[in-house]
Amino acid sequence: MIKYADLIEEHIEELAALDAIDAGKLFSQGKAVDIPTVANLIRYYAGAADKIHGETLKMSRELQGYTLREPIGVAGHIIPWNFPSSMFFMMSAPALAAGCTVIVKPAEQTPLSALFYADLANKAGVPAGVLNVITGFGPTAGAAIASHMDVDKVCFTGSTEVGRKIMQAAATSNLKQVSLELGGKSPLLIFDDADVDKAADLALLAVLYNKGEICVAGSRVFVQAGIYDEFVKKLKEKAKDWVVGDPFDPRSRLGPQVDKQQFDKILSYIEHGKREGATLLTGGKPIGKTGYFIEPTVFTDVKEEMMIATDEIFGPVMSLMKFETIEEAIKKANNTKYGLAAGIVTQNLDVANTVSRSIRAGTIWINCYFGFDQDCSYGGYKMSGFGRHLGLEALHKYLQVKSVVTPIYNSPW
Ligand code: TXE
Repeated sequence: MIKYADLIEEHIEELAALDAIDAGKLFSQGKAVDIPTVANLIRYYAGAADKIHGETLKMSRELQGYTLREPIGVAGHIIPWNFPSSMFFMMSAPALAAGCTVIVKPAEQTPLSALFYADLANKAGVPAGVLNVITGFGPTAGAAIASHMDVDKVCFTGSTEVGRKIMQAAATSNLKQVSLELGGKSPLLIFDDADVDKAADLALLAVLYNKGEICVAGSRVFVQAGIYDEFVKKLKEKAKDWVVGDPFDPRSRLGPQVDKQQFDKILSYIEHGKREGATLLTGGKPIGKTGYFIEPTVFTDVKEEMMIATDEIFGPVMSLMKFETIEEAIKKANNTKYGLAAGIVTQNLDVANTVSRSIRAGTIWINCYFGFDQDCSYGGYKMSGFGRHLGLEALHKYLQVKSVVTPIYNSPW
């Protein structure tokens, strides 16, 4: 695995370029963040591979008991297009470290880096058949993995709708274990004591990073009444700094949306927002005639029941809302079927502690956003799914416990 990580690092430029071509992701970000992070993630799990052990048990009778942690078997990974490299290894690195064999089905929009990773696995000496990549469409190749009798676990990241299908297929085939990481509509709560300038930067980052195509995007922003007007002013000014353009141009901060389907979906939500009576503070239009570029978009006067406040748009669209009290902020933040992440901006420790324990979401970022780390697991509450990526939690997803019991005094059991 360490050799594999080294080889990936030797090919950072090619891999970042493949993800830029396939998904419209920024080449500079791929080179500086996605691909190096992937190499380090493989090393992290490689380091965990020889520290997998069971426990000696304190049995209540004259028995000796211990547990073994064994690989779950064949793991099927159905991955999305928004982070083709990160998703590949957030699933495959812990699976390999646990001793599983893996079948990856990349999204149909983004197969190129996955094929490159398969080739590098061969070069690194990963035995044939251990890490397999099958390209194809969801209803055929993906469904075959979910319903296969010899696949022991399926790990899926994608839409809630397909997540349901995966669970159904697992239930009606061999009851394989399932973990799902699905959509989100994560809240970012900004309290009166925040530095407004920094908070506006953070709010834009939270929704515009990777052109909003990120499951944990902070797409619902709640701002306390005392700083609301100033915040809106800053947001409008700062949105201009988010240059949309060619993902290979170092000046671009957002590339194009992944495909026409995603582009049309986002624009139709923008139209809905306008029709439902939200105010378009900035953006709202496609850019140019070729490519799927969309202006960074901010809606104010958003009501909780509007579609732009309830549905995952998966694009550069922020829904801004106002609140007065901490109780109101918590209630509004939790008013969603999803529960992937949340952000809190405040200097008040009591507020930070109270809110972080009251929000039903798998990750809470205080005075930051996207505070990802290889050692820090993340995943969903509620309809954002279950099972965790990253950290040792993800390793344990690929292990199962076997109990071994033997009499101590050769007693006649
Ligand atoms: O997802 P799909 P789509 C959300 C986001 C986006 C929406 C639709 O809101 O706008 O989903 O995106 C495979 N059996 N997310 O249509 O279809 C498919 O081939 C087995 C959030 O692209 O769920 C691909 O590999 N597999 C998300 C993967 O599922 C099937 C990331 C995801 O595609 C299948 C992506 C089937 N019947 C989209 N049908 C996140 N949580 O980060 C499709 N697939």
